[in-house]
Amino acid sequence: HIVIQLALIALVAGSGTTPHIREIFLGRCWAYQEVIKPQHLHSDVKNCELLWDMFVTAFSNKGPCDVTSQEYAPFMSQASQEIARNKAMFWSGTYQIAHQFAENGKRFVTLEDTLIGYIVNSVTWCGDNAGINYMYCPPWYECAEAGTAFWGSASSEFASSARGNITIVLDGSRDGKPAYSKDSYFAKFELPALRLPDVTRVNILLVHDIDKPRREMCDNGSLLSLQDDIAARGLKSTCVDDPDTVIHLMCVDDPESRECQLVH
Ligand code: AVW
Repeated sequence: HIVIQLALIALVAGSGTTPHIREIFLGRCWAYQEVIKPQHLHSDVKNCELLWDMFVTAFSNKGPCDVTSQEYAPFMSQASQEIARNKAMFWSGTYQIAHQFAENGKRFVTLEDTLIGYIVNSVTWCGDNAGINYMYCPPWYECAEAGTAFWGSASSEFASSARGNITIVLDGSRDGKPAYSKDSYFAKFELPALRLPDVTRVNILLVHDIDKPRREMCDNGSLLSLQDDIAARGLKSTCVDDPDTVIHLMCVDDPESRECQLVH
């Protein structure tokens, strides 16, 4: 009965550890270093087998919610890289446009362009008493600390590697959440981990969805508390509403919209 119940839960939720996770991890890890070789990231060559051992040791053979960020610390420090000056890009509520703009690390470097983010992007994993659970992993909000153990550490590690000016892309049309939310990864793990005086300025790009209401602008709402929090950390900031560069990119998919009509 328990087996059938678990199978049903897995079917409904559809979310055990991603099958072939070891092969995906190792394949991505070697491909990143030997084929992709992103230009704005630097480190010595990492042994992917060693990284896999450190990663799997952190979460396997224990309950899915029994993992803390400390257990991922050896993996994070072993996999960490240097990010070229002025290239680090953060995002909140803007996954798609930020990654389009970053262009796989060519224009900017997001967490998902670093070795750590690249290896496990869109992969699910969790442990159980027998090792790895391929049937069912609870959603992140059902585990208190374990829910953010990996991506929280990865975000802090990423932010602590940023140098020079950093860029954050936010959504001023976000429904149900402010553009800058105090419980975002950016607010909780990234802003506090920026290293001063190596980081000098935060450039905020506030993007509004085409054809959606402009709920917040650089000079109101949560953008003011972001600029306060940045100043309180001893950093300068700039904020631009709908920079042309980003709008032009969005207009590729929406050329007929009002925002995309060029004035000659
Ligand atoms: P987001 P964030 N545990 O777009 O600043 C696991 O709001 O938060 O931006 N997943 C979660 C949690 C949680 N506690 N909260 C939200 N999510 C999911 C790393 C949510 O469903 C990068 F470097 C959404 O798909 C960015 O600068 C995703 O996490 C920054 O942190 C992102 O939430 C993005 O995180």
